[in-house]
Amino acid sequence: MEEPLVERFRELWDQLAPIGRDAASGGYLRYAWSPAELRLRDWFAEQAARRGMPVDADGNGNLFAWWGELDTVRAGDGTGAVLTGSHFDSVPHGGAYDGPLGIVSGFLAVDELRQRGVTPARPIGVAAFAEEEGARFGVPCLGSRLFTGAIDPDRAAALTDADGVTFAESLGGPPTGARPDLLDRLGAYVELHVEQGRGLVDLGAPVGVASGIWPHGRWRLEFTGEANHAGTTRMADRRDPMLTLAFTVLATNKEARLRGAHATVGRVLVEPNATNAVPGRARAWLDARAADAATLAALVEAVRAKATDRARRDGTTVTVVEESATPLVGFDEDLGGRLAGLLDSPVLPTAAGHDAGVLAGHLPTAMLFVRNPSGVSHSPAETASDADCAVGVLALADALADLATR
Ligand code: HGY
Ligand code: MN
Ligand code: MN
Repeated sequence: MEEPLVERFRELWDQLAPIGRDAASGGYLRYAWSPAELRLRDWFAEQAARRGMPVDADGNGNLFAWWGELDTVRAGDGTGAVLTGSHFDSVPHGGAYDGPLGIVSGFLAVDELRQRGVTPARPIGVAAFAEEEGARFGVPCLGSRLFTGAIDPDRAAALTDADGVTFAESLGGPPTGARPDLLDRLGAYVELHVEQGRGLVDLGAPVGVASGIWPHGRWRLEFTGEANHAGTTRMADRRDPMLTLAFTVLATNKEARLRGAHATVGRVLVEPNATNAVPGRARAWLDARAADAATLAALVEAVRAKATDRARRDGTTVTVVEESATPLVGFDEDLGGRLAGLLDSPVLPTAAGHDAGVLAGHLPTAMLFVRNPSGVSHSPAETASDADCAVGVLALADALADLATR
């Protein structure tokens, strides 16, 4: 007698829970190719082997476990494989569910289909995409961008982490880049993800279907002034980049609010970062998102203008460099509509980026969200109930069955 799904979910979940968890914060430190993420990759291989699913690596750090032979699919002939999955990596001290829930649910959905006696007409795959958060190398969805050709592999190879280690060194060699030989054999991608907000809580629904992703991006703000002594330098003689940075952070918040957009400066590096030194340089990263591209562009321009104007007053300089950009993503309406009907689930947008947002430009793509009672994400407070996660697995199984038996 099969044990109940909620118990099988908890069993897998308990295997992952201790991996990369910081005892002090309760959050996760699962950076790409960190010891924790390597253990998660080993776990992925074990789960695939246990299910007789061979694992392909695409040369960009992404893993694909297959139920069925991908070679049986002729590229572009409409019988494409059905892929699900998500990512293992986390933001610093991130939550347990952001990413791994989609991978655990993928394997459990395969189990569910096998229990139902479903015989897929096409291969079903579970993916683990690399560096989705961009927490180590600075570009989010790096693995899926490489896989789809959305980023130049040479640029990706040269990206460095805080210790100067390049992406290529961590990968063990230069990334392959676009894999049309695999991508063209995919017929649909459905990613299950914990909701990063309160939409489903307010709707009283355990699972929802995503309509799309707000356009968003990351900009590096470089503030340069003059390093000097904190005690002997007269205030009038200072060229303090922290002043310009502080003003820019306040202006960012105001300009976002004025436009109904979202903007954050959550990461700052100050040099020399000494208590008794006026800084010479400060770098900060702007994360900006809006419901449409024009609003996003206007917001970033307003921040740039305010920062530049203030720099003039402070005797400092500022540069604003785009590091990554994701255009508005509208998920496949037919697929999304069909899944919402099949699952009797609400449809809702998100301002969170996902690998599904990258794949959506190449094949019919959908996302399923699982209710997050706290509504909080990118924080140890992120949560989901086992019961809702089990409902998510059943919903994903229904979606995969619908796609793989059509
Ligand atoms: O940043 C994001 O929107 C996603 O959680 N990586
Ligand atoms: Mn995330
Ligand atoms: Mn995520």
